[in-house]
Amino acid sequence: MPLSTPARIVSELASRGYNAEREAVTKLADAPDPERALDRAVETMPDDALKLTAGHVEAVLDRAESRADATAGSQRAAEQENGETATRDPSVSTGTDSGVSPDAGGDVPHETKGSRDVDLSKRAIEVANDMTGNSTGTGEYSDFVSVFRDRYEKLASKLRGRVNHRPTDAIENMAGGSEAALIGMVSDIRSTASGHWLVELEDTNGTFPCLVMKDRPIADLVQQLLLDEVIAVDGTLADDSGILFVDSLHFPDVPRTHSPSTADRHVQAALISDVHVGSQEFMADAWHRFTDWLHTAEAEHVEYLLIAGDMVEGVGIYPDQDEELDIIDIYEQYEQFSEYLKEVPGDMEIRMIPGNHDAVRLAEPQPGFDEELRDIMTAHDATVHSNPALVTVEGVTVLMYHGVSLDEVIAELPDEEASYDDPHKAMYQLLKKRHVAPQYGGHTRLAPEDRDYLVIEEVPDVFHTGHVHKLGWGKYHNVLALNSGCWQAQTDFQKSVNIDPDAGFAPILDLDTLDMTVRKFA
Ligand code: D5M
Ligand code: FE
Ligand code: ZN
Repeated sequence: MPLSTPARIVSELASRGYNAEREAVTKLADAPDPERALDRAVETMPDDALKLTAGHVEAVLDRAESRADATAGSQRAAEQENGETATRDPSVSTGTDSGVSPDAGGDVPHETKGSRDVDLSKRAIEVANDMTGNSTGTGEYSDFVSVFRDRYEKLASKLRGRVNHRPTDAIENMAGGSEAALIGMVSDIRSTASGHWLVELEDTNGTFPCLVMKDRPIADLVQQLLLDEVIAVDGTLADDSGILFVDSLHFPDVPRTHSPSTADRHVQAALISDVHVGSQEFMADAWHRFTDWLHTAEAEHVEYLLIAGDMVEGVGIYPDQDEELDIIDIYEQYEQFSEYLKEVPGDMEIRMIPGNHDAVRLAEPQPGFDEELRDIMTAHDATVHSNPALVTVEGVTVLMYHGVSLDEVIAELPDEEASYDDPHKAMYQLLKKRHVAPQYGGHTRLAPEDRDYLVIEEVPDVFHTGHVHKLGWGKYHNVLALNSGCWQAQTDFQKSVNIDPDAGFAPILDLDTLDMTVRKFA
Protein backbone atom coordinates (compact mmCIF):
# COMPACT_ATOMS: atom_id res chain seq x y z
CA MET A 1 0.00 0.00 0.00
CA PRO A 2 1.61 3.27 -1.04
CA LEU A 3 2.00 5.72 1.79
CA SER A 4 0.44 8.52 -0.16
CA THR A 5 -1.46 10.28 2.58
CA PRO A 6 -0.57 11.44 6.06
CA ALA A 7 -3.25 9.18 7.51
CA ARG A 8 -1.67 6.11 5.91
CA ILE A 9 1.69 7.15 7.23
CA VAL A 10 0.25 7.58 10.67
CA SER A 11 -1.43 4.20 10.66
CA GLU A 12 1.74 2.57 9.36
CA LEU A 13 3.68 4.20 12.19
CA ALA A 14 1.01 3.22 14.68
CA SER A 15 1.13 -0.39 13.55
CA ARG A 16 4.82 -0.33 14.39
CA GLY A 17 4.08 1.21 17.76
CA TYR A 18 5.09 4.79 17.08
CA ASN A 19 3.36 8.09 17.49
CA ALA A 20 4.55 11.06 15.43
CA GLU A 21 4.63 14.81 15.45
CA ARG A 22 2.40 16.33 12.84
CA GLU A 23 5.40 17.99 11.20
CA ALA A 24 7.20 14.66 10.96
CA VAL A 25 4.26 13.13 9.12
CA THR A 26 4.04 16.07 6.73
CA LYS A 27 7.72 15.74 5.94
CA LEU A 28 7.39 12.01 5.32
CA ALA A 29 4.40 12.52 3.06
CA ASP A 30 6.36 15.06 1.06
CA ALA A 31 9.46 12.92 0.76
CA PRO A 32 10.27 11.62 -2.73
CA ASP A 33 9.87 8.07 -1.44
CA PRO A 34 7.71 8.19 1.68
CA GLU A 35 7.92 4.45 2.29
CA ARG A 36 11.69 4.40 2.30
CA ALA A 37 11.89 7.59 4.33
CA LEU A 38 9.58 6.09 6.93
CA ASP A 39 11.61 2.88 7.15
CA ARG A 40 14.83 4.80 7.56
CA ALA A 41 13.36 7.24 10.07
CA VAL A 42 12.14 4.37 12.23
CA GLU A 43 15.45 2.51 11.92
CA THR A 44 17.52 5.48 12.98
CA MET A 45 15.25 6.58 15.79
CA PRO A 46 16.73 6.35 19.29
CA ASP A 47 15.46 3.22 21.08
CA ASP A 48 13.76 5.12 23.86
CA ALA A 49 11.94 7.57 21.61
CA LEU A 50 8.21 6.92 21.37
CA LYS A 51 7.39 9.79 19.11
CA LEU A 52 8.88 10.38 15.70
CA THR A 53 9.87 14.03 15.52
CA ALA A 54 10.32 16.33 12.56
CA GLY A 55 14.00 16.38 13.47
CA HIS A 56 14.30 12.62 12.97
CA VAL A 57 12.74 12.84 9.56
CA GLU A 58 14.80 15.82 8.51
CA ALA A 59 17.97 14.06 9.49
CA VAL A 60 17.00 11.03 7.41
CA LEU A 61 15.94 13.08 4.42
CA ASP A 62 19.01 15.28 4.52
CA ARG A 63 21.27 12.26 4.60
CA ALA A 64 19.42 10.67 1.70
CA GLU A 65 19.59 13.91 -0.18
CA SER A 66 23.30 14.45 0.17
CA ARG A 67 23.90 10.90 -1.02
CA ALA A 68 21.56 11.36 -3.93
CA ASP A 69 23.15 14.67 -4.85
CA ALA A 70 26.53 13.05 -4.94
CA THR A 71 25.36 10.28 -7.25
CA ALA A 72 22.36 10.86 -9.45
CA GLY A 73 20.78 14.16 -8.62
CA SER A 74 18.99 14.68 -11.86
CA GLN A 75 17.47 11.21 -11.71
CA ARG A 76 15.89 12.01 -8.37
CA ALA A 77 14.29 15.10 -9.78
CA ALA A 78 12.77 13.01 -12.52
CA GLU A 79 11.39 10.51 -10.01
CA GLN A 80 9.86 13.29 -8.04
CA GLU A 81 7.96 14.46 -11.08
CA ASN A 82 6.10 11.16 -11.16
CA GLY A 83 5.59 10.91 -7.45
CA GLU A 84 3.14 12.23 -4.95
CA THR A 85 4.90 15.50 -4.42
CA ALA A 86 4.22 16.64 -7.94
CA THR A 87 0.49 16.53 -7.48
CA ARG A 88 0.42 17.76 -3.92
CA ASP A 89 -0.79 21.21 -3.10
CA PRO A 90 2.44 23.10 -2.50
CA SER A 91 1.03 24.82 0.54
CA VAL A 92 0.99 21.51 2.36
CA SER A 93 4.72 21.36 2.43
CA THR A 94 5.37 24.80 3.85
CA GLY A 95 7.01 22.98 6.67
CA THR A 96 10.24 22.90 4.77
CA ASP A 97 10.05 26.46 3.47
CA SER A 98 10.78 28.57 6.44
CA GLY A 99 14.47 28.04 6.51
CA VAL A 100 14.79 26.19 9.79
CA SER A 101 15.84 22.94 8.19
CA PRO A 102 19.64 23.37 7.95
CA ASP A 103 20.21 21.46 11.20
CA ALA A 104 21.22 18.78 8.76
CA GLY A 105 23.64 16.65 10.69
CA GLY A 106 20.87 15.13 12.76
CA ASP A 107 22.72 15.85 15.99
CA VAL A 108 19.91 17.82 17.56
CA PRO A 109 16.85 16.26 16.05
CA HIS A 110 14.80 15.87 19.19
CA GLU A 111 13.30 19.12 20.25
CA THR A 112 13.47 20.91 16.94
CA LYS A 113 9.84 21.89 16.96
CA GLY A 114 10.96 23.24 13.64
CA SER A 115 8.95 25.23 11.25
CA ARG A 116 5.46 24.18 12.31
CA ASP A 117 5.17 27.06 14.65
CA VAL A 118 3.88 24.94 17.50
CA ASP A 119 5.13 26.60 20.61
CA LEU A 120 4.16 24.23 23.37
CA SER A 121 5.14 26.77 25.99
CA LYS A 122 2.17 28.90 24.93
CA ARG A 123 -0.29 26.13 25.65
CA ALA A 124 -2.51 26.55 28.68
CA ILE A 125 -5.34 24.32 29.77
CA GLU A 126 -7.15 24.10 33.09
CA VAL A 127 -10.00 21.90 34.17
CA ALA A 128 -12.66 22.50 36.80
CA ASN A 129 -15.70 20.57 37.98
CA ASP A 130 -14.10 17.23 37.10
CA MET A 131 -15.56 14.73 39.58
CA THR A 132 -13.51 11.76 38.39
CA GLY A 133 -12.30 9.91 41.47
CA ASN A 134 -14.45 12.05 43.77
CA SER A 135 -17.72 10.20 43.60
CA THR A 136 -19.16 9.93 47.07
CA GLY A 137 -22.80 9.09 46.37
CA THR A 138 -24.15 5.75 47.47
CA GLY A 139 -27.66 6.27 46.09
CA GLU A 140 -29.16 6.67 49.58
CA TYR A 141 -32.11 8.96 50.15
CA SER A 142 -29.86 11.37 52.06
CA ASP A 143 -27.67 11.77 48.96
CA PHE A 144 -30.67 12.96 46.98
CA VAL A 145 -31.51 15.42 49.71
CA SER A 146 -28.02 16.88 49.68
CA VAL A 147 -27.69 17.10 45.91
CA PHE A 148 -31.06 18.87 45.57
CA ARG A 149 -30.24 21.18 48.45
CA ASP A 150 -26.98 22.09 46.74
CA ARG A 151 -28.76 22.66 43.42
CA TYR A 152 -31.29 24.89 45.16
CA GLU A 153 -28.65 26.91 47.04
CA LYS A 154 -26.48 27.49 43.99
CA LEU A 155 -29.29 28.48 41.67
CA ALA A 156 -31.18 30.49 44.29
CA SER A 157 -28.04 32.56 44.80
CA LYS A 158 -28.27 33.60 41.13
CA LEU A 159 -31.86 34.77 41.65
CA ARG A 160 -31.68 36.49 45.03
CA GLY A 161 -30.65 39.85 43.66
CA ARG A 162 -33.68 39.97 41.40
CA VAL A 163 -36.57 39.33 43.79
CA ASN A 164 -37.22 40.08 47.39
CA HIS A 165 -38.11 36.52 48.22
CA ARG A 166 -39.45 34.85 51.36
CA PRO A 167 -39.39 31.16 52.29
CA THR A 168 -42.60 29.23 51.51
CA ASP A 169 -43.60 28.85 55.17
CA ALA A 170 -43.22 32.59 55.76
CA ILE A 171 -45.38 33.38 52.73
CA GLU A 172 -48.22 31.29 54.14
CA ASN A 173 -48.28 33.61 57.12
CA MET A 174 -48.24 36.87 55.19
CA ALA A 175 -51.37 38.99 54.95
CA GLY A 176 -53.76 38.18 52.10
CA GLY A 177 -53.39 40.49 49.10
CA SER A 178 -49.77 41.43 49.81
CA GLU A 179 -46.93 41.40 47.33
CA ALA A 180 -44.69 38.36 47.67
CA ALA A 181 -41.85 36.60 45.90
CA LEU A 182 -40.34 33.17 46.23
CA ILE A 183 -37.54 31.09 44.82
CA GLY A 184 -38.19 27.41 44.36
CA MET A 185 -37.66 24.24 42.45
CA VAL A 186 -40.52 23.41 40.10
CA SER A 187 -42.19 20.39 41.68
CA ASP A 188 -45.38 20.28 39.61
CA ILE A 189 -46.90 21.95 36.56
CA ARG A 190 -50.62 21.52 35.94
CA SER A 191 -53.26 23.28 33.93
CA THR A 192 -56.46 24.16 35.76
CA ALA A 193 -59.95 23.46 34.50
CA SER A 194 -60.12 26.99 33.11
CA GLY A 195 -56.78 26.70 31.28
CA HIS A 196 -54.55 28.63 33.69
CA TRP A 197 -51.30 27.20 34.95
CA LEU A 198 -50.64 26.01 38.43
CA VAL A 199 -46.92 25.79 39.13
CA GLU A 200 -45.88 24.37 42.46
CA LEU A 201 -42.58 25.59 43.82
CA GLU A 202 -40.57 23.87 46.51
CA ASP A 203 -37.87 25.37 48.69
CA THR A 204 -36.04 23.97 51.69
CA ASN A 205 -39.01 24.81 53.93
CA GLY A 206 -41.95 23.47 51.96
CA THR A 207 -44.00 23.97 48.80
CA PHE A 208 -46.26 26.76 47.57
CA PRO A 209 -48.77 26.91 44.68
CA CYS A 210 -48.34 29.70 42.13
CA LEU A 211 -50.94 30.55 39.51
CA VAL A 212 -50.03 31.90 36.08
CA MET A 213 -53.06 33.25 34.23
CA LYS A 214 -53.37 31.91 30.69
CA ASP A 215 -53.87 35.33 29.09
CA ARG A 216 -50.73 36.89 30.58
CA PRO A 217 -47.61 37.10 28.37
CA ILE A 218 -45.68 35.13 31.01
CA ALA A 219 -47.91 32.12 30.29
CA ASP A 220 -45.53 31.43 27.39
CA LEU A 221 -42.71 31.06 29.88
CA VAL A 222 -44.60 28.23 31.57
CA GLN A 223 -44.19 26.29 28.31
CA GLN A 224 -40.45 26.54 28.81
CA LEU A 225 -40.46 25.09 32.31
CA LEU A 226 -39.06 21.70 33.18
CA LEU A 227 -39.64 19.90 36.44
CA ASP A 228 -36.90 20.37 39.05
CA GLU A 229 -35.47 23.56 37.61
CA VAL A 230 -35.10 26.50 39.98
CA ILE A 231 -36.95 29.75 39.22
CA ALA A 232 -38.13 32.87 41.02
CA VAL A 233 -41.60 34.35 40.83
CA ASP A 234 -43.20 37.46 42.22
CA GLY A 235 -46.79 38.49 42.39
CA THR A 236 -49.74 39.01 44.71
CA LEU A 237 -51.10 36.68 47.37
CA ALA A 238 -54.74 35.60 47.25
CA ASP A 239 -57.02 36.88 50.02
CA ASP A 240 -56.53 33.70 52.05
CA SER A 241 -52.73 33.68 51.32
CA GLY A 242 -53.12 30.15 49.95
CA ILE A 243 -51.88 30.87 46.43
CA LEU A 244 -49.65 33.39 44.65
CA PHE A 245 -50.89 35.11 41.47
CA VAL A 246 -47.72 35.44 39.44
CA ASP A 247 -46.78 38.73 37.78
CA SER A 248 -43.25 37.88 36.73
CA LEU A 249 -41.10 34.80 36.42
CA HIS A 250 -37.29 34.72 36.41
CA PHE A 251 -34.70 32.16 35.33
CA PRO A 252 -31.21 32.02 36.86
CA ASP A 253 -29.97 32.71 33.32
CA VAL A 254 -26.72 34.01 31.87
CA PRO A 255 -26.38 37.77 32.31
CA ARG A 256 -26.68 39.64 29.00
CA THR A 257 -23.56 41.49 29.97
CA HIS A 258 -21.41 38.36 29.87
CA SER A 259 -18.21 39.23 28.10
CA PRO A 260 -16.32 36.15 26.92
CA SER A 261 -12.58 35.73 27.32
CA THR A 262 -10.39 34.98 24.33
CA ALA A 263 -6.91 33.60 23.74
CA ASP A 264 -4.15 36.12 23.29
CA ARG A 265 -2.69 34.48 20.22
CA HIS A 266 -4.10 32.95 17.05
CA VAL A 267 -4.81 29.36 18.01
CA GLN A 268 -7.71 27.05 17.20
CA ALA A 269 -9.56 24.08 18.63
CA ALA A 270 -11.51 21.37 16.83
CA LEU A 271 -14.69 20.53 18.74
CA ILE A 272 -16.22 17.20 17.87
CA SER A 273 -18.28 14.42 19.48
CA ASP A 274 -19.98 11.09 18.85
CA VAL A 275 -17.25 9.22 17.04
CA HIS A 276 -18.94 5.83 17.63
CA VAL A 277 -15.97 3.63 16.75
CA GLY A 278 -17.13 0.02 16.66
CA SER A 279 -20.39 0.81 14.90
CA GLN A 280 -20.82 -0.43 11.35
CA GLU A 281 -21.84 3.13 10.60
CA PHE A 282 -18.61 4.71 11.89
CA MET A 283 -17.32 6.81 8.97
CA ALA A 284 -13.67 5.81 8.80
CA ASP A 285 -13.05 7.57 5.49
CA ALA A 286 -14.36 10.88 6.78
CA TRP A 287 -12.24 10.44 9.90
CA HIS A 288 -9.11 9.79 7.79
CA ARG A 289 -9.84 12.90 5.72
CA PHE A 290 -10.23 14.91 8.92
CA THR A 291 -6.97 13.68 10.44
CA ASP A 292 -5.19 14.11 7.09
CA TRP A 293 -6.35 17.69 7.03
CA LEU A 294 -5.06 18.22 10.57
CA HIS A 295 -1.60 17.45 9.20
CA THR A 296 -1.78 20.17 6.57
CA ALA A 297 -0.46 23.70 6.84
CA GLU A 298 -4.02 24.97 6.75
CA ALA A 299 -4.60 23.33 10.10
CA GLU A 300 -1.33 24.37 11.70
CA HIS A 301 -3.08 26.50 14.30
CA VAL A 302 -5.46 23.72 15.33
CA GLU A 303 -3.66 22.74 18.50
CA TYR A 304 -6.54 21.38 20.58
CA LEU A 305 -9.09 18.66 20.01
CA LEU A 306 -12.12 18.44 22.31
CA ILE A 307 -14.38 15.38 22.11
CA ALA A 308 -17.73 15.62 23.87
CA GLY A 309 -18.52 11.95 24.39
CA ASP A 310 -19.55 8.74 22.63
CA MET A 311 -16.03 7.84 21.59
CA VAL A 312 -17.14 4.29 20.88
CA GLU A 313 -20.44 2.64 20.01
CA GLY A 314 -20.41 0.58 23.19
CA VAL A 315 -22.38 -2.62 23.71
CA GLY A 316 -25.92 -3.15 24.93
CA ILE A 317 -26.81 0.55 24.83
CA TYR A 318 -30.03 0.17 22.90
CA PRO A 319 -32.13 -2.91 22.07
CA ASP A 320 -30.83 -4.78 18.98
CA GLN A 321 -27.77 -2.58 18.87
CA ASP A 322 -25.52 -5.61 18.46
CA GLU A 323 -26.86 -6.17 14.94
CA GLU A 324 -25.10 -2.98 13.89
CA LEU A 325 -21.80 -3.56 15.67
CA ASP A 326 -18.59 -3.86 13.76
CA ILE A 327 -16.56 -4.63 16.90
CA ILE A 328 -18.45 -6.49 19.58
CA ASP A 329 -15.94 -6.26 22.41
CA ILE A 330 -15.94 -2.99 24.31
CA TYR A 331 -12.19 -3.07 24.99
CA GLU A 332 -11.46 -3.75 21.35
CA GLN A 333 -13.61 -0.77 20.48
CA TYR A 334 -11.42 1.43 22.65
CA GLU A 335 -8.28 -0.12 21.18
CA GLN A 336 -9.55 0.74 17.74
CA PHE A 337 -10.53 4.24 18.88
CA SER A 338 -7.02 4.65 20.19
CA GLU A 339 -5.68 3.69 16.75
CA TYR A 340 -7.82 6.39 15.18
CA LEU A 341 -6.56 8.89 17.72
CA LYS A 342 -3.01 8.11 16.65
CA GLU A 343 -3.81 9.67 13.30
CA VAL A 344 -4.27 12.98 15.08
CA PRO A 345 -1.03 15.01 15.06
CA GLY A 346 1.04 13.99 18.05
CA ASP A 347 1.48 17.57 19.17
CA MET A 348 -2.24 18.24 19.49
CA GLU A 349 -3.72 18.38 22.98
CA ILE A 350 -6.78 16.12 23.26
CA ARG A 351 -9.43 16.43 25.98
CA MET A 352 -12.51 14.27 26.09
CA ILE A 353 -15.49 13.38 28.26
CA PRO A 354 -17.63 10.23 28.19
CA GLY A 355 -21.12 9.93 26.72
CA ASN A 356 -23.95 7.43 27.13
CA HIS A 357 -22.23 4.93 24.80
CA ASP A 358 -18.98 4.95 26.75
CA ALA A 359 -17.94 2.38 29.30
CA VAL A 360 -18.67 4.33 32.48
CA ARG A 361 -21.81 4.59 34.59
CA LEU A 362 -24.74 6.04 32.70
CA ALA A 363 -25.95 8.27 35.50
CA GLU A 364 -24.67 11.85 35.42
CA PRO A 365 -22.25 13.21 36.37
CA GLN A 366 -20.24 10.50 34.64
CA PRO A 367 -16.67 10.07 35.87
CA GLY A 368 -13.83 9.89 33.35
CA PHE A 369 -12.65 6.43 32.34
CA ASP A 370 -11.09 4.00 34.77
CA GLU A 371 -7.41 3.02 34.70
CA GLU A 372 -7.95 0.07 32.41
CA LEU A 373 -9.53 2.17 29.68
CA ARG A 374 -7.06 4.99 30.16
CA ASP A 375 -4.25 2.51 29.67
CA ILE A 376 -5.70 1.46 26.35
CA MET A 377 -5.71 5.06 25.20
CA THR A 378 -2.28 6.25 26.32
CA ALA A 379 -0.82 6.29 22.82
CA HIS A 380 -1.82 9.86 22.17
CA ASP A 381 -1.82 11.20 25.72
CA ALA A 382 -5.49 12.05 25.40
CA THR A 383 -6.89 13.17 28.75
CA VAL A 384 -10.37 12.26 29.85
CA HIS A 385 -12.48 14.28 32.28
CA SER A 386 -15.91 13.79 33.74
CA ASN A 387 -19.17 14.56 31.94
CA PRO A 388 -19.73 17.47 32.41
CA ALA A 389 -16.41 19.27 32.87
CA LEU A 390 -15.27 22.85 32.50
CA VAL A 391 -12.16 22.99 30.34
CA THR A 392 -10.42 26.35 30.00
CA VAL A 393 -8.26 26.49 26.90
CA GLU A 394 -5.92 29.49 26.73
CA GLY A 395 -8.42 31.56 28.68
CA VAL A 396 -11.54 30.36 26.86
CA THR A 397 -13.81 28.41 29.17
CA VAL A 398 -15.54 25.53 27.42
CA LEU A 399 -18.33 23.72 29.24
CA MET A 400 -18.21 20.20 27.83
CA TYR A 401 -21.34 18.11 28.34
CA HIS A 402 -22.36 15.08 26.32
CA GLY A 403 -25.98 16.14 25.99
CA VAL A 404 -28.34 13.32 26.97
CA SER A 405 -30.73 15.86 28.54
CA LEU A 406 -31.18 17.51 25.14
CA ASP A 407 -33.49 14.67 24.08
CA GLU A 408 -35.69 15.56 27.01
CA VAL A 409 -35.55 19.31 26.48
CA ILE A 410 -36.49 18.76 22.84
CA ALA A 411 -39.34 16.39 23.75
CA GLU A 412 -40.80 18.63 26.46
CA LEU A 413 -40.48 22.15 25.09
CA PRO A 414 -42.23 23.75 22.10
CA ASP A 415 -40.49 23.36 18.71
CA GLU A 416 -39.53 27.03 18.49
CA GLU A 417 -37.54 26.69 21.71
CA ALA A 418 -35.91 23.33 21.09
CA SER A 419 -35.76 20.96 18.14
CA TYR A 420 -33.36 18.45 16.60
CA ASP A 421 -32.87 20.81 13.66
CA ASP A 422 -31.69 23.59 15.97
CA PRO A 423 -29.95 21.73 18.78
CA HIS A 424 -28.17 24.91 19.89
CA LYS A 425 -31.55 26.39 20.86
CA ALA A 426 -32.12 23.50 23.22
CA MET A 427 -28.70 24.34 24.64
CA TYR A 428 -29.84 27.95 25.19
CA GLN A 429 -32.52 26.55 27.46
CA LEU A 430 -29.93 24.76 29.57
CA LEU A 431 -27.90 27.97 29.82
CA LYS A 432 -31.02 29.86 30.83
CA LYS A 433 -31.79 27.28 33.51
CA ARG A 434 -28.09 27.21 34.48
CA HIS A 435 -28.22 23.43 34.69
CA VAL A 436 -27.14 20.83 32.12
CA ALA A 437 -29.81 18.26 33.07
CA PRO A 438 -32.61 20.00 34.99
CA GLN A 439 -35.25 17.31 34.99
CA TYR A 440 -34.74 14.39 37.29
CA GLY A 441 -36.35 10.99 36.96
CA GLY A 442 -37.06 10.98 33.24
CA HIS A 443 -34.81 9.91 30.42
CA THR A 444 -31.69 11.49 31.90
CA ARG A 445 -30.37 9.50 34.82
CA LEU A 446 -28.73 11.33 37.67
CA ALA A 447 -26.39 10.00 40.33
CA PRO A 448 -26.58 11.97 43.54
CA GLU A 449 -23.25 13.27 44.79
CA ASP A 450 -22.46 15.49 47.73
CA ARG A 451 -22.93 18.45 45.43
CA ASP A 452 -24.66 19.08 42.13
CA TYR A 453 -21.93 18.99 39.48
CA LEU A 454 -24.56 19.61 36.82
CA VAL A 455 -25.29 23.18 37.87
CA ILE A 456 -23.75 25.71 35.46
CA GLU A 457 -22.19 27.77 38.22
CA GLU A 458 -19.72 29.71 36.17
CA VAL A 459 -20.82 31.20 32.85
CA PRO A 460 -18.81 29.46 30.14
CA ASP A 461 -17.56 31.22 27.01
CA VAL A 462 -18.41 28.17 24.93
CA PHE A 463 -20.93 25.41 25.62
CA HIS A 464 -20.05 22.23 23.72
CA THR A 465 -22.41 19.25 23.50
CA GLY A 466 -23.08 16.31 21.19
CA HIS A 467 -25.38 13.32 21.58
CA VAL A 468 -28.20 14.36 19.23
CA HIS A 469 -25.89 13.94 16.21
CA LYS A 470 -26.94 17.28 14.74
CA LEU A 471 -24.72 20.19 13.90
CA GLY A 472 -25.92 23.54 15.16
CA TRP A 473 -24.46 26.58 16.77
CA GLY A 474 -25.34 30.09 17.80
CA LYS A 475 -24.78 32.67 20.50
CA TYR A 476 -26.90 33.05 23.59
CA HIS A 477 -26.08 36.15 25.64
CA ASN A 478 -22.57 36.04 24.13
CA VAL A 479 -22.04 32.37 24.98
CA LEU A 480 -21.29 30.26 21.91
CA ALA A 481 -23.45 27.13 22.04
CA LEU A 482 -22.31 24.34 19.73
CA ASN A 483 -23.65 20.88 19.11
CA SER A 484 -20.99 19.19 17.09
CA GLY A 485 -22.64 16.48 14.96
CA CYS A 486 -21.13 13.00 14.71
CA TRP A 487 -18.95 10.55 12.77
CA GLN A 488 -21.60 7.89 12.43
CA ALA A 489 -23.88 7.54 9.42
CA GLN A 490 -27.60 7.06 9.97
CA THR A 491 -28.41 3.89 11.91
CA ASP A 492 -31.52 1.79 11.32
CA PHE A 493 -33.03 3.11 14.52
CA GLN A 494 -32.38 6.69 13.47
CA LYS A 495 -33.94 5.97 10.11
CA SER A 496 -37.02 4.57 11.84
CA VAL A 497 -37.52 7.75 13.85
CA ASN A 498 -36.43 10.15 11.11
CA ILE A 499 -33.21 11.34 12.73
CA ASP A 500 -31.03 12.55 9.88
CA PRO A 501 -27.58 12.92 11.44
CA ASP A 502 -25.01 15.56 10.50
CA ALA A 503 -22.01 13.30 10.11
CA GLY A 504 -18.39 14.02 9.25
CA PHE A 505 -18.19 17.70 10.19
CA ALA A 506 -15.48 19.30 12.28
CA PRO A 507 -16.30 22.68 13.79
CA ILE A 508 -13.10 24.69 14.18
CA LEU A 509 -13.12 27.41 16.80
CA ASP A 510 -10.79 30.41 16.72
CA LEU A 511 -9.85 30.81 20.34
CA ASP A 512 -8.72 34.39 19.80
CA THR A 513 -12.01 35.60 18.28
CA LEU A 514 -14.53 32.82 19.12
CA ASP A 515 -15.45 32.75 15.43
CA MET A 516 -16.29 29.31 14.14
CA THR A 517 -15.88 27.64 10.80
CA VAL A 518 -17.19 24.21 10.00
CA ARG A 519 -15.24 21.81 7.79
CA LYS A 520 -16.92 18.94 6.05
CA PHE A 521 -15.08 15.67 5.62
CA ALA A 522 -17.86 13.35 4.59
O1 D5M B 1 -27.87 9.21 20.36
C1 D5M B 1 -28.10 9.74 19.09
C2 D5M B 1 -29.47 10.33 19.01
O2 D5M B 1 -30.40 9.33 18.67
C3 D5M B 1 -29.98 10.88 20.33
O3 D5M B 1 -30.83 11.97 20.03
C4 D5M B 1 -30.75 9.73 20.94
C5 D5M B 1 -31.28 9.03 19.73
N1 D5M B 1 -31.33 7.57 19.80
C6 D5M B 1 -30.51 6.75 19.10
N2 D5M B 1 -30.85 5.48 19.30
C7 D5M B 1 -31.91 5.48 20.13
C8 D5M B 1 -32.76 4.45 20.68
N3 D5M B 1 -32.60 3.16 20.40
N4 D5M B 1 -33.74 4.86 21.50
C9 D5M B 1 -33.95 6.16 21.75
N5 D5M B 1 -33.20 7.15 21.24
C10 D5M B 1 -32.20 6.83 20.45
P1 D5M B 1 -26.71 8.24 20.76
O4 D5M B 1 -26.46 8.46 22.19
O5 D5M B 1 -25.52 8.55 19.95
O6 D5M B 1 -27.20 6.86 20.45
FE1 FE C 1 -23.82 9.62 20.07
ZN1 ZN D 1 -25.03 9.97 23.00
